[in-house]
Amino acid sequence: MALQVIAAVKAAPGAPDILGDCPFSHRVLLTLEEKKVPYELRLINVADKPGWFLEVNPGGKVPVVKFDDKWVADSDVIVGILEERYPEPSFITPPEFASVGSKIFGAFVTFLKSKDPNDGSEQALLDELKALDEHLKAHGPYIAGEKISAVDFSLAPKLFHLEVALGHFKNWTVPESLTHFHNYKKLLFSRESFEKTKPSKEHVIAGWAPKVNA
Ligand SMILES: N[C@@H](CCC(=O)N[C@@H](CS)C(=O)NCC(=O)O)C(=O)O
Repeated sequence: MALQVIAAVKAAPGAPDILGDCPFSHRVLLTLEEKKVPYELRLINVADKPGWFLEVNPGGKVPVVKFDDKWVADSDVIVGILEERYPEPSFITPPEFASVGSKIFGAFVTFLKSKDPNDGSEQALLDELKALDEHLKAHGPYIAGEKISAVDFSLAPKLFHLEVALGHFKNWTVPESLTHFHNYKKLLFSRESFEKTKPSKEHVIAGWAPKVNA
């Protein structure tokens, strides 16, 4: 009997029947799609979490994935299990590249929420993006070279949030001079798996709005 995989991921804010805007959920869906693992999708309204979801996942965060009879939380753990159970195609990132770009999401969120233009948060994000651009120049087109890997599937949804949210709330775009970054982003966003699993821009904006306006 085929193993049954169920992926419970975030529904869109205010639209419980539409795939939502969680970058960690998106990362898991990208990995499932790229590995061609059949799965059942369950959308979780995080503003009103269903009882069954809290029962199997008391931490209450999405994504959670059911492998056989066991629900597993945390995208890092889930992706690790997917790699073990479905080793082909392999998306293991060589350890020396595994943390490339890992500070971008935090820097993006700090800048997005910042109300003080002189607090250095824009420059901090630019520094991280420049470091990624330089890495890609030396090693690209993907973070680990010619082959796409887990670190790219982790970063792609975060870069989508960065582009959509900073464009909307701050009228800010990544400088065109970061050509390797832009090429990388285009490669990621044009993948079939990404097209199939990405949230709508309006839902990304709706998801960030309460945090930006807090
Ligand atoms: N470290 C976790 C983070 C998951 C996470 O933060 N999920 C958010 C949505 S993107 C969530 O479930 N928020 C709802 C809540 O905390 O109630 C992972 O990688 O899976």
